[in-house]
Amino acid sequence: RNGVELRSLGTSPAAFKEDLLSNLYYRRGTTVESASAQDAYETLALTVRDRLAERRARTAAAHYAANPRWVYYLSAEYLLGPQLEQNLLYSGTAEAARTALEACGFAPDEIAALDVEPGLGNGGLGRLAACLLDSLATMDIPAVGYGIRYDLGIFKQEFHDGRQVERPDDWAFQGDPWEFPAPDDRQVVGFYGSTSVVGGRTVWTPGETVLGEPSHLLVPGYGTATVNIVRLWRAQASEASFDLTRFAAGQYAEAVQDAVRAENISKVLYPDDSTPAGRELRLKQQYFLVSCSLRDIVRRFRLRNGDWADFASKTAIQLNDTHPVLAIPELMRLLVDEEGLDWDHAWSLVRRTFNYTCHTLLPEALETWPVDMLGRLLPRHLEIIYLINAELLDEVRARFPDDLDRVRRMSLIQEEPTRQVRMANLAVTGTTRTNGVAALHTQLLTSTVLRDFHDLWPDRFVNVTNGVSPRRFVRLADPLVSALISDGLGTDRWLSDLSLLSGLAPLVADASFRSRWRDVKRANKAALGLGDPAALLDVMVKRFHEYKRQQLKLLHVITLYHRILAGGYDGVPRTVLFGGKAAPAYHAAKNIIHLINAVAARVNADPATDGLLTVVFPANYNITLAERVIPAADLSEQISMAGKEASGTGNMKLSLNGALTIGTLDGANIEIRDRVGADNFFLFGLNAAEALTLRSGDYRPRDHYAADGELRAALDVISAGAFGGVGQEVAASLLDRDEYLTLADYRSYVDRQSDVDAAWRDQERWTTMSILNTARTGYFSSDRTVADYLTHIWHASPVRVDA
Ligand code: 26Q
Repeated sequence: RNGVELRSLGTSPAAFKEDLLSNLYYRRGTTVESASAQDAYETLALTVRDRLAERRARTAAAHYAANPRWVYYLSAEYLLGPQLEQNLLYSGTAEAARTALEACGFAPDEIAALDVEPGLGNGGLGRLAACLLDSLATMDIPAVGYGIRYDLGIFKQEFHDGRQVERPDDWAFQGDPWEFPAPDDRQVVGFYGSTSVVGGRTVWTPGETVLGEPSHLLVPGYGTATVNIVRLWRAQASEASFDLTRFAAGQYAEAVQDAVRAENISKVLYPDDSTPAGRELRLKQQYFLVSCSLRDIVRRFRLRNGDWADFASKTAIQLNDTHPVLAIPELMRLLVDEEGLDWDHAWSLVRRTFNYTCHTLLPEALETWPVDMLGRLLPRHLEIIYLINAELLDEVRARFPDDLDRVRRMSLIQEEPTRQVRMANLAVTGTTRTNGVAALHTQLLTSTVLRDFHDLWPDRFVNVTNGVSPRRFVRLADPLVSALISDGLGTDRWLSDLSLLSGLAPLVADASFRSRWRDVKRANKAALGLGDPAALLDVMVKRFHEYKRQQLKLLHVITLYHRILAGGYDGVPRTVLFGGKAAPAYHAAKNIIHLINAVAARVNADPATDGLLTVVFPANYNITLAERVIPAADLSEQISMAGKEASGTGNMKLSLNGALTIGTLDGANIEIRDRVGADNFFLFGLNAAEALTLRSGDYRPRDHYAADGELRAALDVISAGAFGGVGQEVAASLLDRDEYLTLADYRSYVDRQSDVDAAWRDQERWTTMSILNTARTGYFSSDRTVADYLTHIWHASPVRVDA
């Protein structure tokens, strides 16, 4: 332990209360009598945090002594979720805290409600990063997550007259009690300027510098003493950027303009996960993250090591999509220009250090940057990219002589219509492994968007199917079902070995277990408070995107409505719940949101639907809301056009919590269905190969419209403006283009929903299917995902921290 002894903080109610009061007096500077709810909340957070900080200190000492291979996760996004409930659970102080708060006269639930989630991500990719960090800590792997501490996280969604309105998310307005600032580890980041050669070495002289100041959050492991960190960088202007002369002359705005420009770098998370924003500020953000993080990684390497030759064996850096791929030329620059290594040695270290995870299949989502812009902002990096490209293209020409087209396709530089740097090509070229995030995704990656690279380097590609944290998405989200599972299995060890859930399968034969399972689901629906808890809760929660096809779900809702109006409705009572945000500039997705709200208003206001159909759309779907919706769901909608959703992770969360899936053969749906069994999954629609064939032929959505009366009726009311003018645009897009084959899959989807009704009518059968979903999806733990990364990619080992 480095000779340092720590006082162990007690976890009994008495010890907790003593520290709570001491923190209230000495750190918050107030008293029980005058404390506000916010004072109580901040004090509670500090008291919980201290218990983890102590473990953190022991973890750091153990890691330092072991000098292991570290895993560094570089991600532009982290959707960590609320910290209080997690840290109470992981520190084992939930009960003590409640007792202590009550003894001091505070209302625990009112205080817990003040915990604000750091919304530093858009959706799946950001939440995956958080789940992987959770699992890395739980599995005792020395790891650090690096990201950006955006002042404004993912926007808050409001609905005004049914339309999405975005509000800034000033998540740290009250301060963030979970954060440890580390100003001594700040870094200087350069931008612009020029390069020159001095004594045979290239020197980059930046034209502008910005400071990166880190702070970290604790990432505790569950059931272990390991506490890792996620380190987030915030841009800060250097002192010199305040212009005192101008200030003195009364030019207040001008005096701070350079400082404002610098600090804008970490001002806002780009809420765009559909198309590259293509703006310079985003490129600056990416380099800012990369530059600060690599310098920090190098600093940490040097604490324990003296020889660059050991760098790759001590360092595994995972690139979360292409957003941090500038790390490849940046590490080359550090090693060659600053450290004086020869190019080939540096390249070998770089390639052995980095690995790359791809999260998309949409060609339009593959990032590129204009050569002009990149060369202006990062002149040396562009030179290095050209040098890497020259070697790549030599290798391509040697392997495929006279295949000029292949050379053109694989080049790191796209020439037409404008010159752009292709970040995915750079990522594959500069790493040991590239992975897709579900079996189908990896297969499609290697046969479509990255096919040429797969031809050249087949061994570089591996699949690592995504997973989710059972602590966050079962234990914290659903304490009731967690208790029932532990009771059924006779242990709570499933929380760190999710394969144990298979032990629930025999319990489907136990009528009393089934009835308790049903009661829990019912109680979760009642707690959610949206719709009748007796109705089937049909849930579609995810970002809004045309490929995900919320519009298909909406056509189904309208069809059900029409059937109800026609009389003699024989469907089961349903509550349809939508949740999710659309990128602010994504017009078509915002139209779909608007239309859903208009349909919901109409359906809910019509007495004919009473007791049969309700449509709810709570605004601002985020982790906090996900933790209430997922445990209540009966049916999980995973209805993307096959071949478009890389993996999905909401599908896993819902199935693990006992929701049945209606879905296409897309992403990880395929693997979920393989495990739960075809009988316990409602499959519909075209598969990826069929969708591709249909798309590449002359697909005519109007033929489906003409052939199907119910579809025609649904589209007709939309186009006729029954739900407002927005409907016309949505309907026209479906009838004229239907890029994602919504109309082609409509009949199959609607018919399959009738099978859902039939299954629901037999509640014993439904419950059996529900339990089997939970029992058979233990594979989708992010612990298994991390184990796969360790075996196939990271080759790092656990370091145990004494409890
Ligand atoms: C790009 C350029 C400019 C601004 C923003 C972006 C941007 C931001 C976020 C591009 C992509 C994203 C996020 C993508 C994402 O969340 N992908 C999802 O990743 C999940 C985890 O692997 C998968 O389960 C989903 O299938 C995939 O859609």
